[in-house]
Amino acid sequence: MSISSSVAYDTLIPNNVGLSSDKRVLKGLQTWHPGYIDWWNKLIPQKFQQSPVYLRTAVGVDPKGWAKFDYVKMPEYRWGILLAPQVEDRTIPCGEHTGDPAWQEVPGEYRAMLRRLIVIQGDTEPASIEQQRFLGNTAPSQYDLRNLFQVNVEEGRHLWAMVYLLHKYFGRDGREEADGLLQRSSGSEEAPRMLGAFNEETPDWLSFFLFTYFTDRDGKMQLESLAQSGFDPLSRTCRFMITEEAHHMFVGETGVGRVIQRTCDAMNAAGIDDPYDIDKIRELGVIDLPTIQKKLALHYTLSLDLFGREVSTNAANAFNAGIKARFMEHKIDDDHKLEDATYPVCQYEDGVVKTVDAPALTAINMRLRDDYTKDASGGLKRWNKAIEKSGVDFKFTLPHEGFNRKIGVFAGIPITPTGETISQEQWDAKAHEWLPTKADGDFIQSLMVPCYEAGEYAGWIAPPRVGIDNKEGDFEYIKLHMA
Ligand code: BYC
Ligand code: FE
Ligand code: FE
Repeated sequence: MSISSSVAYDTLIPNNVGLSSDKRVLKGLQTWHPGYIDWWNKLIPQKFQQSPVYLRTAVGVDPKGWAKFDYVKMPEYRWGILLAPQVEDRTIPCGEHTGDPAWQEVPGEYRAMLRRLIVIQGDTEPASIEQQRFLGNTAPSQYDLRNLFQVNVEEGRHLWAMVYLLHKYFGRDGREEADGLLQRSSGSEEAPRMLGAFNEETPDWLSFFLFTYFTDRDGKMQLESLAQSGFDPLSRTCRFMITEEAHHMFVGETGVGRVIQRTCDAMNAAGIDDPYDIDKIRELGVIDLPTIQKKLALHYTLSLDLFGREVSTNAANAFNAGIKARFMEHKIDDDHKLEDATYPVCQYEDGVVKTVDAPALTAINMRLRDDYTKDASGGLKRWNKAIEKSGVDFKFTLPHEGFNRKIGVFAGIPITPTGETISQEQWDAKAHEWLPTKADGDFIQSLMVPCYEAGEYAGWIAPPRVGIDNKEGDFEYIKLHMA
């Protein structure tokens, strides 16, 4: 049995890292804990904090039985520190140290790089909770409310996971960075979150579903590359985080799917064939498909920005150091050093988009982004199938990689969703057809009225096919405390 498979509950912080015999780190985390609870309590509306929610809690790292479902009040959720079991004789998977034993301590020469990546990862987790903090007030059902809170508590745990690494492996500056994770805040003028997409608003539930579909999927891809890290504690932490991530993307994919289903059903019932007959469709109290396409394009492009620049020396250095690898590095059949390899990247020159071969080492971000796009297209195929089955003539598409970008070669360049370069004037005249407008947002907002009765659903979204933990349709997912 590996040392890490059992979880200890004898400390304030459940863990499988032997915290009770690691006094220095335990003390550090106990010092950090009140600030976290304070942040959490100020963030989420009180009526929800006092309501028992049917949540899963990670209680182990065995793939077959790692979670337990029960009613928990969110501030009492056991945010644990859980590392996937150590793989014996694990080696560094890529870069100049390929094949050497994985590091169990921070390699001095890569300390700054490693800390930066851990801090960026850690920064996104609380940011997402901040972005989603108002959604409970307008939940379309208890089922959805419970899923929101499940995602929130797990992103909270992911923050803990990074804070543990900072406290355990980085001494005083690590503790300072851990404090900083609670000081920055999403959308703040003075101290915003580090990455662009995490300072955007998540104003409505369709945004929430698209965020968990597209942006949590960036999380998955980044965690997959960090799970391949030669720094073993980071690898083990991320491996376990990925386990939880699947549910977040499930909430996104099924959430968007249920909105689409409801729209198609309502159109059919009213005898509306034309998906662009927007006023009539909105009168039915559902979200028209073209507006969903606009929101989809927005969330997809915001998420593409999270992969950084197409050609990046940061990414090359991290790969070469063996700190951050490619998606599925262990399954790729090459030298894992990329000494002479090339990779196609897009470039923009004199008004033309073209593809050129760049050194693969510098194109690590681009490659991960390509893997992401492949991964993200699966849900669109399934949504489009459901639309076709409903007999509605409409298809969702992912826009061109140059559309609406703020990072990388296409940043700020006016490019259409199909990839043509246009003038800024043309862009300004057309943008409202491609991205959600204030009026679109206001309409969606008008539908966001809470539906808190067990088993009932707001009119703009279909019920789920199956309950969480196989619960029946009218199961009470949250015992609402209405003060
Ligand atoms: N916004 O050389 P580049 C998740 C900066 S999501 C603002 O391309 P690099 C989650 C960049 O920092 C996963 N700034 O950078 C999801 C750099 O600045 P400096 C989060 C940006 O390092 C949902 C400069 O531009 N985890 O877990 O190759 C809910 C040059 O860029 C942005 C990670 O991201 C941006 N979008 O790539 C909850 C993993 N993009 O240093 C949670 C860790 C770039 O020159 N992070 N910049 O001042 C990384 O691996 C890398 O930092 C990035 C950027 C891939 C993000
Ligand atoms: Fe996360
Ligand atoms: Fe997530």
